[in-house]
Amino acid sequence: MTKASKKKQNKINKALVLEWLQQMETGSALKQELRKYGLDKEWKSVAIAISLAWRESGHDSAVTHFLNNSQHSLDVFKKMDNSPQKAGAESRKRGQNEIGDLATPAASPADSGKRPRPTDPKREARVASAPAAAKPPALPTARVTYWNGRGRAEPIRFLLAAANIHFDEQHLSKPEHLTTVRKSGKLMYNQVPLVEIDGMNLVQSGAAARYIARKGGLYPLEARQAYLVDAVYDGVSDFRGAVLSFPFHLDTKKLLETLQAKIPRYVGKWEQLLQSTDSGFFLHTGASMADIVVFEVINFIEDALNGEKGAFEKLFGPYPKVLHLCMLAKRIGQLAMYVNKRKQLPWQQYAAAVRSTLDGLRGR
Ligand SMILES: N[C@@H](CCC(=O)N[C@@H](CS)C(=O)NCC(=O)O)C(=O)O
Repeated sequence: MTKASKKKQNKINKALVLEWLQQMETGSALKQELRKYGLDKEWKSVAIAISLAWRESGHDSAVTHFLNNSQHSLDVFKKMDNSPQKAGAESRKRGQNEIGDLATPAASPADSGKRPRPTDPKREARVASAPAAAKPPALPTARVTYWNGRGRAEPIRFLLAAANIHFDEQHLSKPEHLTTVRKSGKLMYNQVPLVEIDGMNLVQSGAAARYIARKGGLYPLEARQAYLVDAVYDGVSDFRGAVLSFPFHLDTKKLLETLQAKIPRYVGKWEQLLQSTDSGFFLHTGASMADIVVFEVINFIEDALNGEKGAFEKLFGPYPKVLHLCMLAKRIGQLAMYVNKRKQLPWQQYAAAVRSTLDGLRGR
């Protein structure tokens, strides 16, 4: 992209943001969220607008995240100087996806304006044909393809719910299901989980989780914070191995032994990290995907130990901050609703579905 065209896009972006400001509903939960930060009027408007553009929705966790990085984002915003009305009219005439451009992580100094945003043709069409006073685009939808159980998909489902991204599921239970998905060419490594979102096919659960978290305002822009979130996420993945295999062996004694060995290293560290923030989350600035996946693994363990009276309390009682974090995380977005309403196969049936799918494919 040439310098001139990049500048032009910036102009269009700002115009759009300003148009949104005029339509913004100020009496909403967003306002409450902003008040917590004691932000003045300008901050409020700009933060809400850019946050909305960035996230493509009005969910307040996105705002929380955005505000955590708002100083830099505001600087970026201020650098875009133009006549809003004129540029807005111009952009509408040309039917461009202006929100998408602003929505790239342009607030990051390292890659400002350089990274192309993945495009969703449907969304582009929606934005392009939107009248001047259109509301921000509707929440995106996603589809998760996996077996009807936790496995490697559950952290992703938790994140989608926390990010208020509606999703449906395609459940595998026999070899033909996986073969069909593989033949569709959607699986980069022929493995699931698969998350279809924004016209993309996301695989590799960590990468998919980060993508969703970014959309949901649950992934920080700042490098140190991002590192911490990643380190917690990767720790959860390692720790999660202890319970991931549980549906396949259903040996509670074995699970308890593995947990006893692993808890001090992982949960002990999370407890310590949480002692150094007063937000209740891993980041002093608010919720992130790290909190969501910690909640997920603890919740998984709690369910796996369901039959063992007092076992969960004994294991996790010494980690009150982690338990408190779980309580806070459950309140994010639609997570509580998801957790309370999910209908997954009992462990044994889930394991049988996985086995019959994969065993049936061996040698094929
Ligand atoms: N690193 C990948 C691992 C995915 C993975 O191992 N998926 C398993 C199901 S849980 C799978 O598709 N296995 C079939 C195969 O590897 O052919 C991720 O996190 O998504």
